[in-house]
Amino acid sequence: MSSDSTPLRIAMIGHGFMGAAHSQGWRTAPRFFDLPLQPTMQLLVGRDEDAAREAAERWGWAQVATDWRTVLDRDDIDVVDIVTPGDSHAEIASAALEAGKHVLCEKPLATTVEQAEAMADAAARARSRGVVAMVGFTYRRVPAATLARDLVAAGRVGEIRQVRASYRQDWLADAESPMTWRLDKARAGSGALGDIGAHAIDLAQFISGQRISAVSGVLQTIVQQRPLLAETRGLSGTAGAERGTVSVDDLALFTARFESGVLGSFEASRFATGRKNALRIEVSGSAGAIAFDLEELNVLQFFDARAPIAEQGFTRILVTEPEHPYVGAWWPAGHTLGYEHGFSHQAKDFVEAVSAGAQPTPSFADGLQVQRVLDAVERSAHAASSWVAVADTVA
Ligand code: SOE
Repeated sequence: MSSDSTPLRIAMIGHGFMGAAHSQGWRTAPRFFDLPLQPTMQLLVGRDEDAAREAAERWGWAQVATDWRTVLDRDDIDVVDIVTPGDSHAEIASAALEAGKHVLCEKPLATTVEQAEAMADAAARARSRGVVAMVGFTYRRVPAATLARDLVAAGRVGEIRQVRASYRQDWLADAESPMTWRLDKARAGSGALGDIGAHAIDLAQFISGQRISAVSGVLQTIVQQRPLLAETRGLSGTAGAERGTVSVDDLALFTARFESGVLGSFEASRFATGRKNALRIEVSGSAGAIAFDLEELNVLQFFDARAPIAEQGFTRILVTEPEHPYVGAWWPAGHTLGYEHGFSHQAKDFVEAVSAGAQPTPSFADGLQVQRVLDAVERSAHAASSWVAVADTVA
């Protein structure tokens, strides 16, 4: 397939792990999907010029800059893609929207509800000028997760009775694994809760089609002190001699009440020994159930309670057919996709929305709502796990 040759020129701010994933998405989407605009990897911004140049060469960005503010006045940039730690999202996104740039911002939207509110306001103002903003909850665009949403929306599980969501990893299970920005409340906002619990919240709400209205939670920091980081490698890195204090949660557990009254349970941990990237959602309904596990991302489990009892059981749907969401653009039927494809699908949907002048989803308002859930869990945990209404969070 080919894309229209009218360029959509992107500046990506940051170049860590998510920078690599977004680069892959921008580069691949126009090669597999027939897009109305041609995403063009114009500029990579990073504070260290040598590191930025190396990343730009590796991933295919045309130019580099060291100050994101220089992007605001450039008329050869249409989109600002933010892949920096959470504490800089609000300032960059609001300034970029104000300058008339479309914005794609990594999750969670911000580190506080106040920041997220300012960002949602900036996005609403920009929208009236034809400028759009989207938050990168990428897992919505894993084909099996999109199919789960489609089946639930089509009534195939009937009335939802229970939601179960967990996101468990183990990359912090080693107590000597060093401090990174993800363990610093000032930079990340929260720990497992905001880093991966935010994905579980977004995906559970997306698949169920329902929003969380109240939560009761508990948080725990399992390892309080860690070596400071000497050199970053992937999510972690090598440990230095000095030690620092972890200021975020390692484990977040909470119960949620959805607006419909349905109850759900949520878990987020980076200490779940043996679980590598286990984002699991199960929705149980009156007529069936669906179960998704990111560690088996080409599969959706579907239980049809309307089938004859003697034939009932979870069906393992291999989500690799052209009839499945996004899949037809890739390989011949039956061939699997991976983690990186979600970023291509995100890029595709974003470009299409920009071209159509439509609001891409999840919007900054959606990102704000997730931020309110995160904040409510923290407030509940500090109030001895009492129930906290999500809507009560900051006027
Ligand atoms: C680390 O826990 C992490 O990289 C998250 O920050 C991402 O959002 C998630 O997609 C994978 O795990």
